[in-house]
Amino acid sequence: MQIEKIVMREVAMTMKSPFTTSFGSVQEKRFLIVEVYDELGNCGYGEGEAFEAPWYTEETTGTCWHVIEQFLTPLLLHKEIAHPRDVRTLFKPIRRNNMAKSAIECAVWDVYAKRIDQPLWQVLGGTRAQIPVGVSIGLQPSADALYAKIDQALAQGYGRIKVKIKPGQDVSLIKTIRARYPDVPLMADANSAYTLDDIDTLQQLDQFNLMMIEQPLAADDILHHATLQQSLETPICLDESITSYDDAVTAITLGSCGVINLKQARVGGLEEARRIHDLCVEKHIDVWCGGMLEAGIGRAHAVALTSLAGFTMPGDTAGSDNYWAQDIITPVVTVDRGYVHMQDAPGIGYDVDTSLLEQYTIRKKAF
Ligand code: OSB
Ligand code: MG
Repeated sequence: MQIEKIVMREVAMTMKSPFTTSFGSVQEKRFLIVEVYDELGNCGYGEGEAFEAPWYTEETTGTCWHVIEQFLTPLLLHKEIAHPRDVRTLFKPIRRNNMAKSAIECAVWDVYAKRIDQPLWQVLGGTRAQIPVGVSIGLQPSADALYAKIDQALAQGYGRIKVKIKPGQDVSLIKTIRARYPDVPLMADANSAYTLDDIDTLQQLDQFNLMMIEQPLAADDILHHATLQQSLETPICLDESITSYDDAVTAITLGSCGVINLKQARVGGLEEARRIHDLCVEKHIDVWCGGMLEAGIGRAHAVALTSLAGFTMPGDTAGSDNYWAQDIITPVVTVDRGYVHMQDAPGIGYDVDTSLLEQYTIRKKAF
């Protein structure tokens, strides 16, 4: 397949409500969409999933634009690509910048799948036609607001609730949620808000039968997660810490986690995600697919990835309506009794609403 043309866009979309973590809130999203065209005119889409500020990882919308424009596009444009898995190797000379790489790599998978007229999830080797999903609920201004969100998610059929915690909003918060929802599959995500000095607090969470505690310590602290895991019964799930296959090997070898939250954007694309998925299956580590508050294109890629057999636990890829009044794909991603059904159409399986995409575009460059 010949890569004929690449178009990058910066897109601005407003979420229905702000999403608040231990770092702050997001509601106005500015992110990138990449279009990759082959010599036959097929078009594949990818989403640059970094945020405007570097709170989750070091990348931002601005750094992704820069790296794609200056370094990744020249590596791909007018090249002959035998298979999308080769893009990972092609991008190897560029260090990290995983979200920039993933935006293009995902677009190459989509255009390839469209070219061979197959759904992306099948090209990736996915076997499950439906995938279980849960919701991730941000920090709320009040307990009542949080209960309202949980009630709404349960009424919509979601089978797992994830809440955010931070110092001062942890043990008592989880205690009141558990008292109100004794049997709900529940987990807590700290987004790196703690240190080993908080071990007593984190140990108190053991009494609430949480499925896991996600990323309690710093992103670059795989070692101390191993120490923490030894003193906790609840499995630790690593999110920010796992940026590559090698990170996953380190974490599994050290015993730093029992679960991995996998996101194609955080690890540099679908091929690296698939390699980590296979490693988790081999090492009997639970794995599930996380989310980045994506719009439809990134969401469609995450849904396709989750069809791989090893994603045993519900993911964070909730329905489009959990985030957006109007998503940029048709149909939108919908959840039926806690499951998203795979699409039969080629590529990501969802059509991009190109006029809406154009309307949301604030900057565009074609190569
Ligand atoms: O830590 O998993 C996270 C959202 C933005 C950045 C990081 C995270 C999250 C979420 C929500 O928890 C995931 C989603 O619903 O897309
Ligand atoms: Mg997380």
